[in-house]
Amino acid sequence: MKEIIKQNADLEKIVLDVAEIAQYLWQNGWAERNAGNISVNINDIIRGHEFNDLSEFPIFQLNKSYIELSSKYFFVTGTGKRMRDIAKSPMKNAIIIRISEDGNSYTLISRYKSDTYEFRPTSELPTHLGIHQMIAQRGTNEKVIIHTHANELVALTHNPEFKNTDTINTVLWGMHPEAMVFVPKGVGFVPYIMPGTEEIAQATIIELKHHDIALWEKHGVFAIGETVFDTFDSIDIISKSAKIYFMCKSAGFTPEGLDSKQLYDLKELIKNFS
Ligand code: 2HA
Ligand code: ZN
Repeated sequence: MKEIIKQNADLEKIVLDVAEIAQYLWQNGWAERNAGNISVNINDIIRGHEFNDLSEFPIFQLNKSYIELSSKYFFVTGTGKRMRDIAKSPMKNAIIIRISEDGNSYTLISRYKSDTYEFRPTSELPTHLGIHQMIAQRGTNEKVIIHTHANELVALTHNPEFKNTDTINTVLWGMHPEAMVFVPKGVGFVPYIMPGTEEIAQATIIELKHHDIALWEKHGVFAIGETVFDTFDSIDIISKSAKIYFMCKSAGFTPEGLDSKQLYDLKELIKNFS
């Protein structure tokens, strides 16, 4: 894939951005072993001439049709791949896929055909494609999806008190002002469902229609954003809220949180900027 990337500076930048973020996920302790996955809609930056003959590359069936993603290109991390390896060698640990015209299958595109023999996209592909499809349907500009096992947010979901969207957002927005300013739609809570399934994909899509981040009970987060860095920042900011919450609890008190007037004023502030 190196040669493909060298012909397209925009694509090269996306690949390097994904590598940089993969390093942050690992450093934050959110990416044990093969935990987490990233996908980027690269359709707008693929010009077509990067790939001479797609027919040499393998095609895989999808379990359902993603018709709104017809003929679109995505850069996706691979199943079983480690974030710390993606950081070092993004081209070996992630790949380009092109959805077929009928939306029922995808072609794996890499530097050499042999690179595709062992490679499969992330086990959470149904959720990634489902979210990209939801974004295409509503016509917004999010291109990036990051799934990571953000410890502090996962820890919150072990408290039965927080197993609902309203309570969890009140706590997270209340811990510091940036949370409301930069994650204004908050997190949507997704009760535990087997990872990698169409069922969890559907539950996640429902939450991401109205929230910036879906929080999977006892597992991790799925965040969407326009750039790789914005998407990472949302998780980072909201994870800081959870950290502050636990710091206060460890110090023996329950954090007071910003009050409803303070949160209201922040909401008004954002309206003036949007
Ligand atoms: O990529 O995180 O949820 C491994 C996972 C599955
Ligand atoms: Zn996971």
